[in-house]
Amino acid sequence: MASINTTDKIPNNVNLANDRTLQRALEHWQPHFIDWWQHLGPSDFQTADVYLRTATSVDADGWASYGAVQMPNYRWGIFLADPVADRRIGFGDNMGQPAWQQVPGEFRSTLRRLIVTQGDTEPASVEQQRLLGHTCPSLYDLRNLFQVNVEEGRHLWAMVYLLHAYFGRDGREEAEELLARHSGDADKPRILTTFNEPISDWLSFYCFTYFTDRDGKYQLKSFAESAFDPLSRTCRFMLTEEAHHMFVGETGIGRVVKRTLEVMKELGTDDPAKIRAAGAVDLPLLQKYLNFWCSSSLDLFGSEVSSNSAANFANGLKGRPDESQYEDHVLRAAHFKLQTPKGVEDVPMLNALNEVMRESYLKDCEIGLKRWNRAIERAGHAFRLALPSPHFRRSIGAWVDAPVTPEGKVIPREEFEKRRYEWIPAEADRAFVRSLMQRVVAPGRMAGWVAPPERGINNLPVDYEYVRLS
Ligand code: BYC
Repeated sequence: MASINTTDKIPNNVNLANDRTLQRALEHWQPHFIDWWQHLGPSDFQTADVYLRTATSVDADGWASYGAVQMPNYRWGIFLADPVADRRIGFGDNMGQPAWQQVPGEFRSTLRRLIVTQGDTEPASVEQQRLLGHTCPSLYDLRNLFQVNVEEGRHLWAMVYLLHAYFGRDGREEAEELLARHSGDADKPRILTTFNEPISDWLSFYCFTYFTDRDGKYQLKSFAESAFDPLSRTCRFMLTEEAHHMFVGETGIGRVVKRTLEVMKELGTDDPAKIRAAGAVDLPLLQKYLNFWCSSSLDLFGSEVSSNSAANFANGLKGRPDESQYEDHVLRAAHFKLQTPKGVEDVPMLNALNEVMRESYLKDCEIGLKRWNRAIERAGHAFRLALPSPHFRRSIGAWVDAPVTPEGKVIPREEFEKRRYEWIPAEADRAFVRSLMQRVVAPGRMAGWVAPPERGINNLPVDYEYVRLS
């Protein structure tokens, strides 16, 4: 396998220099990307030196190099995991046949749509987070934000490479459109709802990287199974980068919990008003943020019953995460008991795959909850954080707009409307969280609402100057 050539104008391990047409097309797109980054990437930090890791090889063991980089000079490029010799399709009606190195004509538009939808989320998240740097709780956090941002930028490159290399003129046009839609734009919004939600405070950022990036993990894992081998290979490498984003979310929320518990101990109270007055996030408020971002991210799996997901699986375009853990890879005879507002329905398993993925995603989400709750329990409090029911506040699928509490209880609509802001942040809650967002940039210092991390980046101390502001 060709190693990553980082000295090329576009770093890559796909031998770009041997395909002049593709290279020219991507070099044409590159300045548009940089222009987008300058205007819609992190606002005002383009000349700061940021301690970033950059991919230099696709090996699981040693792919990263660390160093101070100004973000517009980050080595964005095209990195695919090594090919698996004689790879075969692992699921669906064509199981056992050789994986595809080109896009079969009959699946062209569906695959393009899937790749565009995936690609659209990457720059969307950078746009959502573009103002956060101004209110960073520490240089450590600021650096993590920027690491996440540059990697989302690289994930955009990953999808743009596929569009350019395998979808001809349509693909090139779609690549331009990926820079033309914008998060929250009234006329040209991003494709999926969650990616149009503003992320204007760091509590939302931690929740987003915990819940929404985890959807990314699941979607990328399902593409890693794809019969379209270049998609599988690019997603396998993207997953190695994704892990850090979820780490930022899990440790971020953990640090908020830790700080809140310290304040509760200092004050000798769990009274939310007193905790807020002391400048920390009370646990019921954190629960509202978890409810908001978890329910929004659950929509990203699509409808419970979906002919799209059935066709994508049967045709080999999109598998289940870790497909090899299952026994039946064809699913033509399997059924699924689906809970709907009308009762339990028996549906063909193929049509219920979005729900199957959503269920395994929720199990994965539990891991952080257990850890945070252990800290709360150890501090001697009865309060427990919980994931909301998958039927709560859904905007997609069988439970759209159903008046369901976070505990999963169906209640009269009027009561639901009246109690809505017991469960998700009200404007006053958001205003309070915003009021906490004061910029802290002295090395090693932390904002008062979040505890320091247990360790720094790449074995450096927590008080290292991770971002040198100019
Ligand atoms: N919002 O049969 P349905 C990440 C649309 S995150 C708006 O229910 P399907 C990241 C759907 O597009 C991972 N529209 O569902 C995280 C379809 O429209 P069309 C992103 C929605 O198709 C953090 C229609 O409703 N990757 O990487 O089985 C930072 C009926 O669809 C939504 C992907 O999503 C929604 N929430 O599955 C950075 C993978 N849900 O096509 C990055 C690619 C559904 O009829 N996408 N719709 O016009 C897919 O695999 C599928 O499109 C979905 C939906 C899983 C999203």
